[in-house]
Amino acid sequence: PPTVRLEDYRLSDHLIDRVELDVRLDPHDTRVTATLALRPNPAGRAAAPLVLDGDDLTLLALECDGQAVAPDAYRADASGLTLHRPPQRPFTLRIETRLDPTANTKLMGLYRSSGVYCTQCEADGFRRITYFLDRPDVLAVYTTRIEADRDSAPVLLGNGNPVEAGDVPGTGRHYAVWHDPLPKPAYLFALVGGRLDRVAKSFTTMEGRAVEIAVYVEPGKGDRAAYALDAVERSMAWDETAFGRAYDLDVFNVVAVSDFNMGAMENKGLNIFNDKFVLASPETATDADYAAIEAIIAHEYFHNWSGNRVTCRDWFQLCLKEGLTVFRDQEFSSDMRSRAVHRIAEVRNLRARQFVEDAGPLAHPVRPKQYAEINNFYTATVYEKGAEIVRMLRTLIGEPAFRAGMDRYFADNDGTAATVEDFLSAFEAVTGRDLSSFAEWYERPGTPRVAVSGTYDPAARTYRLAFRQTRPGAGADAPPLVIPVRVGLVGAEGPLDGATSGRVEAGVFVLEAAEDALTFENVADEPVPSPFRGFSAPVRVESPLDAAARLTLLRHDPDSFNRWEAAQRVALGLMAAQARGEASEDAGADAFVAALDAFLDTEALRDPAFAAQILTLPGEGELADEIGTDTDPDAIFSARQALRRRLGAGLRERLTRLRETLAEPAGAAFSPDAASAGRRALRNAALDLIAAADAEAGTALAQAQIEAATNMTDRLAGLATLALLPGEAREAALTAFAGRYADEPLVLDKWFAIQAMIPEDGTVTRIRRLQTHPAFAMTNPNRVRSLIGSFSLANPTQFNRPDGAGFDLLAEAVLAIDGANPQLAARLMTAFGPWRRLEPGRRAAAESVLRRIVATPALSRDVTDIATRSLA
Ligand code: HT7
Ligand code: ZN
Repeated sequence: PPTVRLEDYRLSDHLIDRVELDVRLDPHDTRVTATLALRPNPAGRAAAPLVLDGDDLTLLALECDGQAVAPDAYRADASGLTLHRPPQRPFTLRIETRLDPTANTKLMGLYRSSGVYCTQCEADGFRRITYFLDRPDVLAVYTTRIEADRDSAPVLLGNGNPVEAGDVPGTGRHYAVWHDPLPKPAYLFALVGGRLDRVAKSFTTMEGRAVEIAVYVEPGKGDRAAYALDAVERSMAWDETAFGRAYDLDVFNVVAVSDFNMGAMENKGLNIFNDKFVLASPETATDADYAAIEAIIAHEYFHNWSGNRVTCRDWFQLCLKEGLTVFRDQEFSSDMRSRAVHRIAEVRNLRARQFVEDAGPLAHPVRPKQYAEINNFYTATVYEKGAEIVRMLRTLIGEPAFRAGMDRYFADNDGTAATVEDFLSAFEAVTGRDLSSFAEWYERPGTPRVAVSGTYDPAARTYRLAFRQTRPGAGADAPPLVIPVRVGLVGAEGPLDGATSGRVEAGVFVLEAAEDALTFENVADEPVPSPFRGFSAPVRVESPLDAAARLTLLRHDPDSFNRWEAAQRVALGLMAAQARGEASEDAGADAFVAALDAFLDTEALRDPAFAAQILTLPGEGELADEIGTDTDPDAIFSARQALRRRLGAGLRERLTRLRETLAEPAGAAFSPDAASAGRRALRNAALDLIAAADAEAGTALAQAQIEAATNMTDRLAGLATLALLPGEAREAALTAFAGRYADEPLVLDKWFAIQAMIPEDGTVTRIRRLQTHPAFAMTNPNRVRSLIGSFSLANPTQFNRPDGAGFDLLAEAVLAIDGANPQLAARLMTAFGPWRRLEPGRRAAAESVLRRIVATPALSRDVTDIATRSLA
C-alpha cells in the first residue's frame, strides 16, 4: 500500500468555509446532498485541480455555482472526485451522492447498528458520506438537515445546536436541522437517527451557559444510563476547575450504539459510544466497567477542547489530541478515585500494552513518521505513552507552569489545526525554557532503560546515586532523553527526609545526559534508593537491589507507587527464576509471604483497594516481557501459578479473615464508589489466592459468592475463580450464568471472555463451539473482542500453543472478518506482536501463520499493513 509520510505534508490547495448537508436517510438508498462553499487556499498552489476524497460513493449529480458541471470538466469514481480546473475565486459545489447504510459493515461512514443510523468519521470516514477534503486541517462550519421515516427514526441528532424540526407532510417522514457554529474538520461530523430512549439533566457552565446534557440508549435501557449522565456532568465541572475549560454549545448529546469499532468518538456536541461504555447497572456492570465508563465519558468530553477546539494538523499529530486527552482523563479519574491506585492501574496498562508494543515489530514513535493505514495507529504508544510525555512535561516544569502553558496552548491555537511543535512552544513561551531536547520523546520508538546504582560512604555520610540511560536500537550518537526522576531515600526504619541533594528540586532530579549521578548529604545509614516515584518516566529501571531492600521499600516508602513496584519486582524476580528453571530454594518466597502478611496486617483495612493491587501478581505478559527472549508460555504460567499457590497457602488465615471483615452487610445498597469497589477488589483478590492454594475451598467459596452476589463484580469474580478450576462446578456455574443473562449481550461478552481465557487444552475447542452460540456474531466487534480478542491477548498458554492451533484460530477469525470489517480484523492481528520473543518452536508456528495470512488474496490494507510490519 502507498505510504503517507510526515515529511510530505502540504497545505491543502483549497479550503471549505461552509458545508450544508441534506441527508435523507433510507436503509438502502440514502441520499446526501452536500453544498460546499469552497475557495482557493491563498497559501496553496495556484490553479491546482480540486481533488476531493471519496470511498465507496456513487455520484448522482454535480453542480458548480448552480450549473451542472460538464462531463469533461471532472472525473468521479467510487474513490474520489476531481474538478480539473476549479474557479480561481470562491465558488459553490453541490454534490449529490447515494449510499447504502445497511450494507456498510466496515462501521466507518454512515451505517446502521441494530436499526439505528449512526456515523463514524475519524479518521477518514466522512469520505464515505460525501466527496470532501477529508483531512483534519480543513475546518468548516456545518449545517445539517437530517430527514427520516418518523416511526423508525423518531430521534434525529446532529452536531452543534438544534435549529428547526418538523414533518414532511404526506410522507410519514420528518426532519431536523442542526447548526454547529464552530469550524471543525470532517472527522468530527456525526449524525444519528433512530428509536432511542433519552435521559437528561441541565448544567450551567462557569460562563453562565445553560447546557442540556442528554444520553440516548436502546429503548428500555434508560435506567442504565444514569451513571454515564452523571459522569458527563462531573466531567464538565472538572474541566472548568482543573483546566478552566467551559462547554460551548447549548446541548451535549451522548448516544450508545451496539456496533462500534472502538470505545467512543468525540464528534462535536454528539459523542457516539460503544454501548459497553455507557450502560451500567449493579446487576450487569462490574466495578471495572463503572470506572471505564467514567473514564471514557470524560475522555470524549475533554476532547471538546483537546481535539475539537484545537484539532490536529495531520494524522501524524494524533498524540496531540489523544495523548493529551488520555492524560486529562487520567487526572480526572485520579481526582474522582484514589490517585495512588489509579496510577498503579495506569502503569499496569502501560506495561501490558505499550511496553510490549514498543518491544516488538509494531513499535513506532509517539509521533509516527509514516503510515500505510492510519487506522492502525490508534495505539497504546500514541495514547498511553503520549499521555506519559505530557505527565513528564508537568513534572519537569511544575504544576503552575503546566497550567499556564495549557492555557496558552488553548488560547494560541483555538479554532486551528495544530502540531506537537505548537503544543511545546506554548510551554516554552510561559517558562522561557528550551524544550527541544524534551521533544525527542515524540520521535523515537522503544522503551528507554535507566540503570540506577548507589554507593554509600559511611565516613562522609553521603550516598551517590548514578544513572545511565540507554535506548534500544539507538546508535551511540542518538541524543539522550530528558528524563524526570522523582527520587528519595528510604532507611530501615522509614523515609530519610533529612538526606538532601542540591540537584533534587521538589523531589525531582532531571537526567539529561547519557550518564549522571547525584550525591545525597547527611545520610546516617546505608539507604535504599527509591527512584522513579509515581513512575515519573516511562522507562525500564534496572537496579541491582536485592529482595530484602525492595521489601524495605514495600514497608517504608512514602511513595505508594514505589511500595507497589517493590512488591511487583520481588514477585517478578521469584517467578522469572522459576520460569527459567533457576529457583533452587524457597527462602525468597517465604520472605515475600512474610512481608505481605505484615503489610496486610497494618494496611489492608486502611486502604483495601491499594492492598488488592499489592496482592495482584504481575501478569504472564509482563513476566514474558521480563524474560525477554525464547519465552515458554507454559513455564511462565506454571511459575505464576506456583507463586499464587504459595501466597494463598501462606496468607490463608489472614485472607479468610479479611474476606469476612470486608463482607457487605446483608441488604446494603450497592454503590460503585471507589471505596466500596476497593473492598470488593480486596475480597476478590483474596478469593483468587485462596482458590489457587486450595481448589476445594476455592470452589465452595466461589459458589457461595455467586449464590449470594448482589452485583456483577462479585458474581463475575466468583465465576472467574471457578473458571480456573476444572470440573462440574465450573460447567454448572457457566451454564447458570448464560441462562440468567441470555438477553444481555454485554453480560454474555463477559461469559465469552471468561471461557476464552481458560488456560487449558480444551479451550480452542470450546471457543470453536462458542463461535456457533446464538449470541455470538462475527459482525459485532464487542462479541469478537470478547471471545477472540480475550483468547489471543489474555490466554498466553493456549494462544501460543506449540501445535499452532491457537494461531490458526486467530488467523481464521481475522480472515473471516477482514472482508466485512478490516479495522476490527487488523486490531485482532496485533496479538501476534510479541511472536518473535517466543521459544523457537512456537516462533516458527507463528511465523508460518503470519506468512499464510500475508499470502491471502484480497487482504485489506489494514491487515496487510499489520501482518507485513509484524514480519519485517
Ligand atoms: N478519537 C476516537 C478514535 C476513534 C476511532 C478511530 C478509528 C476508527 C474508529 C474510531 N472510533 C473512535 C476515540 C478516542 O480516542 O477518543
Ligand atoms: Zn481520544
